[in-house]
Amino acid sequence: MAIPTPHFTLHTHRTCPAAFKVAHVLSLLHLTYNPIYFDSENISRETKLIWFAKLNPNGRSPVLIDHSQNDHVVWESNAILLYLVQMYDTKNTLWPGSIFEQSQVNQWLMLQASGQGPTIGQAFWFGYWHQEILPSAYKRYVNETKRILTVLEKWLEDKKWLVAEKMSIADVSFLSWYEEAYLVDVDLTAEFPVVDRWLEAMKTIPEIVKGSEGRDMIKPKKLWAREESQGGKFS
Ligand SMILES: N[C@@H](CCC(=O)N[C@@H](CS)C(=O)NCC(=O)O)C(=O)O
Repeated sequence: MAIPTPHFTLHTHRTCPAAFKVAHVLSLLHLTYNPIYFDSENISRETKLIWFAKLNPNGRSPVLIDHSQNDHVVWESNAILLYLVQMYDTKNTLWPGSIFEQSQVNQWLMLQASGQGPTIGQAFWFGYWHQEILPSAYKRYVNETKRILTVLEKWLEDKKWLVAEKMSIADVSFLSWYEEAYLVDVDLTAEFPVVDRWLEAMKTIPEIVKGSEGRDMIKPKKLWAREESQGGKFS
């Protein structure tokens, strides 16, 4: 069957780490895609959410549409990574052939989706967006972020990659969120040098660099810094 070009549509935000891991894997597998960025659209958040829920009942970015498979829609970034490797990674470049190694990739994907992403996401929320200033909640999620980083730091001490001495979607799934670690006061180079080395090895791969195109890295002011500049009144 002829493969349409671009092969996929990726619905995303320019600031969404969960979507850039999908872009990384598409790029690593040399699959073509058209990114559609919400933040360039001139519509309200409410309108956007209603429209987006038609694609993803959970209303979140990213969503991938496979035009060669009757516009098959997949959401949840790690489910998208699994779809891509199971469907298109026929040479097992990012997905091992052994079911035992696949189970190891899956366990890291689950830790990423249930631990790493949500924890950094919550730290970010309590640092930048919550309606009250709650430093204890911020600290709780920063500490949990560091706990998971400590797990990875130990695991990778004598290994280059998470599973079977080869880069897989498990490794790639952690990269884009850790590229934002600076937002939650984690200095990877100083505090987690092993993790830092692992991430740097991925960041220099040309396909990863290409997959990061279009990304906006933001650095807003923390809630408490904004309060200070408003003379102590944060609303
Ligand atoms: N577990 C989800 C997380 C998705 C998620 O939280 N996406 C964020 C952006 S990275 C989002 O869409 N937030 C809602 C919004 O910005 O409207 C995944 O990995 O796909």
